[in-house]
Amino acid sequence: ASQDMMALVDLDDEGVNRAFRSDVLDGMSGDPKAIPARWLYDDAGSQLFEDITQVEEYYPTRCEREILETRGDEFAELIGPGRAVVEFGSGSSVKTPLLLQAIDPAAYVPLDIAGDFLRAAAADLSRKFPDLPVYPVEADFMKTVQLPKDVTAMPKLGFFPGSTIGNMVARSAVDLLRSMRETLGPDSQLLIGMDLIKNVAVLEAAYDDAAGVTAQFNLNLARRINRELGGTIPVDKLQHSARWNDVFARVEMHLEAVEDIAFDVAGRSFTMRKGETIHTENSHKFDLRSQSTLLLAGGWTPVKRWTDREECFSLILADA
Ligand code: AVI
Repeated sequence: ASQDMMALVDLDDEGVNRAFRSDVLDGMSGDPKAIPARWLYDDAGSQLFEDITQVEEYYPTRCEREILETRGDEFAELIGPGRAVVEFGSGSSVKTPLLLQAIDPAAYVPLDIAGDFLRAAAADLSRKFPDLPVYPVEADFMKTVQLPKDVTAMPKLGFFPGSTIGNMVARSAVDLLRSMRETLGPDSQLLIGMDLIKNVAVLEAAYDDAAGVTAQFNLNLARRINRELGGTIPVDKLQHSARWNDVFARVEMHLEAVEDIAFDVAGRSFTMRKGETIHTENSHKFDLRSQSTLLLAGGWTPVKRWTDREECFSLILADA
């Protein structure tokens, strides 16, 4: 669980810094070394992730968008109008308009931990859908969230695109699905994106693009440690590595030492042997059965599954 993206708590800047320091020091003291993936997303990291979604090799964004663009009629039929759409970790909300225009919802509730980002995205969406009530909620969606009073009587549709669920180990993913069910209530539905197991070369290329954008995203974590925790990590002696782990069905990102190195972080000394790595992210991939198992364990019954033409990515509609 220490490699989880989403053990988020609501923290002010000072609290964030303390939590970052303790996660990094704990993670660097372990064997193997590992730092939770949530720390990849400072401002620079969030921008680099947006850039990743544009690179050719990173198929998930493109394939998920294709499903959203082509299946509007089926969403309308199976979801119907009048629901409050609750988006978990809405971020820049770029995929949301495709869903909203298909189903004619009664309200939109974006949830995100990053308040500034959230309000900007909500304002942008209100311009596109002037008649749709939008209620942004700044919250950690790992916990049960109190939704705004105006939407409590409406049936809900949870929206969790991007296969972000794949950045969690199974136990945390199940906890999250259960707390989503708690947040959304008994008559709710969930539309969730899940990336699919496929050719290993395609998977590894998606996490190690030729232009090196993903490498920069990963290395930014070492730079962030140096910036925010007074670290002396020789970043030029680390290289990005993305490997398929077939036992856990996931792509793992690591930072690998290209020679023996020694450095300090927050006043503590660390060494890495040549070839030793810091594990920085898991991105689990699914098949039909593992998807069903995970959703059912999380309290959701799958009702419909869509894939893109190339069968790279899937969107699943499930009932509470
Ligand atoms: C946010 N998440 C779904 C991305 C993924 O594909 O696991 C994060 C990412 N890491 C490297 N590239 C993209």
